[in-house]
Amino acid sequence: MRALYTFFRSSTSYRVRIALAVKGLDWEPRYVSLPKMEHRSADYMGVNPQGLVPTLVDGEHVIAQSLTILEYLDEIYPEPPIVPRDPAERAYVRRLAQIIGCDMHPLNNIRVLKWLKSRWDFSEDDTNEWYRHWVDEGFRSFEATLAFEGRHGIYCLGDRLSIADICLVPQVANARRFNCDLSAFPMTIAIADRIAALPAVQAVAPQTQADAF
Ligand SMILES: N[C@@H](CCC(=O)N[C@@H](CS)C(=O)NCC(=O)O)C(=O)O
Repeated sequence: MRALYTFFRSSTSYRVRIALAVKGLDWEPRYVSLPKMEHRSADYMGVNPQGLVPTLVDGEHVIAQSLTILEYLDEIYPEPPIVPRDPAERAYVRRLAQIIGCDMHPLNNIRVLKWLKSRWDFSEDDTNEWYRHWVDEGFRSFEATLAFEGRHGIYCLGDRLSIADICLVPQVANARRFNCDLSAFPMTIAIADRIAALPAVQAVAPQTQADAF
């Protein structure tokens, strides 16, 4: 049995849904509503004591942290690979994935935005400005790294889909939801749009999920 605790608009859940789709793995959805705070319910905290989505259940294994889940899936289900076997290529795609996973996403997570509003009296406009600032900063780094390394092709690493691409698509989707100006990142956005158009990726996009509203 394979199940994913997921929320349709959660970009980290979307990363895992893409990896499962690309690898052709079936899974059962376990919907966790973030607006309803179900991620902090006793039931869900019993599955993942950090109280964040996603969590993957793969047989007897319960795994959290999306980047860890992506690597786990690649180790257990190696085809098609999403983590290159070559150490330098692996370092490159991890580097890009971590720009998103470590340097962008945590700053704009729901609980951070809520804290800015409740503790620091951020208005809606302040919060949007904060969000857009960190998207801009992050995608500037992403775009510059693509250019600096010169390893990209149709995807971040030539024509091989990797964890870098898998992290990129949901982050771009979220940035668009917040009306961020992405015009300064043409390579990054072209890659993201190419991946988002893949049928396997479209099949797990937020709006296709049964918990979407
Ligand atoms: N580093 C974690 C982050 C997980 C995470 O923050 N998930 C978000 C949804 S994208 C969440 O559960 N947010 C709930 C909250 O902020 O209260 C991962 O990559 O899995």
